[in-house]
Amino acid sequence: MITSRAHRGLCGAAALGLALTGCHPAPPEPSGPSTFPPCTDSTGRLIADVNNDDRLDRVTGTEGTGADLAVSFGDESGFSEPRTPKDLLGSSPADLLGELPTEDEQVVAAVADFDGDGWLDLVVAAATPTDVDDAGEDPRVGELRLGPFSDRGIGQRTVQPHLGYTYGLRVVDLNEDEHPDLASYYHYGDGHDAIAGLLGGAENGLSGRDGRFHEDFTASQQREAGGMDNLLPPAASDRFLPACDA
Ligand SMILES: [Ca+2]
Ligand SMILES: [Ca+2]
Repeated sequence: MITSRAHRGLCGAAALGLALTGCHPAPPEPSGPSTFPPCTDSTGRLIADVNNDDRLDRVTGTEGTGADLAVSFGDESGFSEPRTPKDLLGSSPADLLGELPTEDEQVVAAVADFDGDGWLDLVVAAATPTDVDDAGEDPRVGELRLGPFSDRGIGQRTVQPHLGYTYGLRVVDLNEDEHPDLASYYHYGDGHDAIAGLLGGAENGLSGRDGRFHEDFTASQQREAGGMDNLLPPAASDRFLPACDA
């Protein structure tokens, strides 16, 4: 497992003149909760300072399966161009170790304050679609980057939750407590896909897969349902944040 410390070490090597690309700093470490606590506006966007620069940012596309998520960072002229999951994937430690993306790799992301420190966190996963029965347990990248995080998706600390070989991520409410939870739609093998449920509020932000929320689907069940969009539990980002105009 590559920790954020290892990542910083590689970036430190780059700073010493070694030819490594893709090293970007994390936002400044906060001394407490954000002065702009996250909220949801009337159109369902998340409004928060996600990168700790004292400017409000906005997160859209939280209702889908993670492919349409976008973060617009506040700047002098208003908001920057929305950053996509691929932008937020940035350069992962996996890249630095030579595990490069394929052309048809899919990148998905989800944003919520999973560890409850008042800063939004980023989950990002990158996997190449496969029909192989035994695709392996993990996608090329499957990381929780604890906020505040930068426009390259660099967080304060990176942990590797057990997402499975995932193609879809959604913030959901699995156990009706105050913490947002995560559903990962992943390739299970043998013609099946499955949903893993991970609970927010755990020591590292997200729990391991919780067997109570595991479901798997045959190919025909997936077709009948019309795909993962309809099989994932309903999106619940707004359930964990106050309304911005309240
Ligand atoms: Ca900001
Ligand atoms: Ca957080």
